[in-house]
Amino acid sequence: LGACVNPSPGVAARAFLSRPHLLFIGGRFVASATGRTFATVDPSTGERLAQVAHAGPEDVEAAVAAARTALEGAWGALPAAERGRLITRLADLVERNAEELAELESLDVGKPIAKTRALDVPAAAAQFRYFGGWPTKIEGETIPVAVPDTLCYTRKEPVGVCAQIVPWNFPLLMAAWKLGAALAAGCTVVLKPAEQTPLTTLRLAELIAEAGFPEGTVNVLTGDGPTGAALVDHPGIDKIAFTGSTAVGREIGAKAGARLKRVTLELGGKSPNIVLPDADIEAAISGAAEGIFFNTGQACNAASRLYVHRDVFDDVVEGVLARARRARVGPALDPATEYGPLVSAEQYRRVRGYLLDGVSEGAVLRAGEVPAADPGGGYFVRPALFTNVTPTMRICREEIFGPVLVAAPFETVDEVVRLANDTEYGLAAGVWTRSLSAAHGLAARLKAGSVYLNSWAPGDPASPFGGLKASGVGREMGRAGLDAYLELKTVWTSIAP
Ligand code: TXE
Repeated sequence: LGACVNPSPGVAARAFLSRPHLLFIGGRFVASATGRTFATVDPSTGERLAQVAHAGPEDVEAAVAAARTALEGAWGALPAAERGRLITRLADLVERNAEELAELESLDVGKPIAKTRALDVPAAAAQFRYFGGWPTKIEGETIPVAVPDTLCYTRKEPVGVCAQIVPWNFPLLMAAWKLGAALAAGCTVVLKPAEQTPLTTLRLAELIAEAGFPEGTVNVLTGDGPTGAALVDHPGIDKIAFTGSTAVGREIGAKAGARLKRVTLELGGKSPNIVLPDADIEAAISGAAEGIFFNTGQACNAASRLYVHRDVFDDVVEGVLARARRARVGPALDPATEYGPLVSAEQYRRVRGYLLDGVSEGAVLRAGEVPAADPGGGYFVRPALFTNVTPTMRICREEIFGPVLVAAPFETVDEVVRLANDTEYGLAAGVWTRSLSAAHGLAARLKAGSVYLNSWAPGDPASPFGGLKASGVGREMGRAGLDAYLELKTVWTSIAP
């Protein structure tokens, strides 16, 4: 696509961009202790959007201390109903500022404005609205113990001060997933957005201040990997919640294990999407294409491996090819854009590397192309489809995190179960069929945290999400997501007369 012009955002987003972008610590917006900043870039053009404060160890120290003070002070003392009211007010504020948030997210991530308006921002508000209902329903139990004259009951208490480290593919939504559950549980938070995409999290920090949360309840540190690592290493952190690469997830898991910190990890995937011969073929084609090309392939649960029964393989592949070829790839703020650029020059190089690799390993590139070495403006990669792949190829095994689909035929259900489960990951899997027994039979046999039957990746704040194997530890959203921020305490009381 080459260099392109991204349409201008509205007045509110422009006003935000022209303000300083500072750290949010103890309820105040402050420069980093060192005064260091970094640039965030518009991936549609490669141009600088804003300069943002870079948090170092001193800022981590201050933010963790502020979160501790809030936990032991004003936030910790709030009645549950009041906690719920504040979270709900935050949902209202996200909705009231939806257009500005959608534009900022589109600018910073390169997501099509049609999607940020329809999906990212409403889904973030829905998270806060859902979790706003939880605080008054967090109940312990009385336990019918055999010990005479004894009352035994459980209390659910907040884990404490949480470090939340968020990636760049759904910055606002991932912040909402993590914050909603932590705040509902009564925890306090130091949140670190990804260095590529800090803007909507900083706008959210302003809305958190406006909602009236006690100072220090939520702190936002913008910065890079070392900022995240300093947070993970801090002894004042009780729990770490991370979404990002499997490599960093392993490192954080190891550190958490050594220090016995609570940890949840939401990591990569290489999710299989299976089409049986009796499927609704048009629906399967749409699901296969949108499953991988949505968000330009930058989704942890992208449907990146397509397995199609040999009888319908050519039909399904032709259908996906047609969609890939007519996909409208363009700048994020153009309302006609279906698929935006990749988030960064680094991601562009990574995805380009996989495309080169696929071709050199002998796979056939049926749609898309290997983009130029120099993106020359925006980081655009067209939807791509490889056939003639073998299971050992890197493009079949590794998470590409770009709009690159590999498609292979199969003959029997046992064969496709083996192929689908032959991965270190276990985040999601899909099945397209009209047979109830085939669908639910496969749902039980596929090793994945979520299985989508005749759909790909619907979601809801009430339904848990997370991975098996190298895709992670723990669940987010729903009751399971809330429980990840709660400790269970058992209280024994003698009631002997
Ligand atoms: O991720 P990182 P990157 C995958 C995807 C992508 C690859 C690399 O395959 O191509 O990861 O992306 C912070 N301690 N996913 O390099 O580095 C970092 O600042 C603590 C899948 O961007 O994991 C950012 O906030 N924190 C994924 C966050 O971790 C550290 C989404 C993610 O960055 C850190 C993103 C450290 N040592 C990438 N190093 C998904 N599951 O959806 C970095 N960070």
